[in-house]
Amino acid sequence: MKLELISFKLCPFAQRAIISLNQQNIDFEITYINPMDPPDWFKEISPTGQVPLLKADDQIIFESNVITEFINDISSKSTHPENPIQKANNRSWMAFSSSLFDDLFGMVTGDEEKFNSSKNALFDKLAKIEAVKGDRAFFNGDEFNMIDAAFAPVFMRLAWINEFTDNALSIAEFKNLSAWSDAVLAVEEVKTSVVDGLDDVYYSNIEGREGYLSTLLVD
Ligand SMILES: N[C@@H](CCC(=O)N[C@@H](CS)C(=O)NCC(=O)O)C(=O)O
Repeated sequence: MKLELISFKLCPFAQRAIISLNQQNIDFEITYINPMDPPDWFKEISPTGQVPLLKADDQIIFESNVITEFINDISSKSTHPENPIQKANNRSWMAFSSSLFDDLFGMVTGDEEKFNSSKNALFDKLAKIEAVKGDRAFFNGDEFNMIDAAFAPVFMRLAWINEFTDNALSIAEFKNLSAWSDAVLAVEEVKTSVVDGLDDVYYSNIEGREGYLSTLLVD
């Protein structure tokens, strides 16, 4: 099967798919577009106008969590827990994790009021995750699973923002979550899931948005 991922370099949702493809050692091609100025061929094949899309031969698969499920389905080793309740629980928290990106977007683009309301919303959600996380390295234990890939882009962006500012979004108060973030960000497939220098692009993006967060940048 020929796989082509249609992506955008800064897209956290596409990053989930790249991590899963790399973790499963699956060959794929990647085509980058700018979803803010998409080419006509993309508009024709994308039902939502959003990336990522995974083209599997001639079929279009969209929605990042569906794409990672598909990658799992065509792989010999599952990155989900076997137990149906635990698997459903992982899927619930994967869906929950997607809303964290809305809060991050609000913080990167908003004025001070929007930054603070988005930060409060994000930290309320992080507290809920902390309450269920437990103290194992990854969400389900010692193995990096699909749910860890779903959260990885959030942890990467929080780490970047903390590095660029005086820890404006420190998650140190959440002990289990902090340790989980460290473990996830140390995984090779996570480290190699973004192009070199993407942290600088993210920095420039924050600067260019001229929101409240840009006033907190320290270098
Ligand atoms: N729920 C979607 C969200 C994808 C998404 O928001 N992609 C952004 C880029 S990171 C996009 O394509 N934005 C352009 C738009 O919404 O028109 C998923 O999980 O795949």
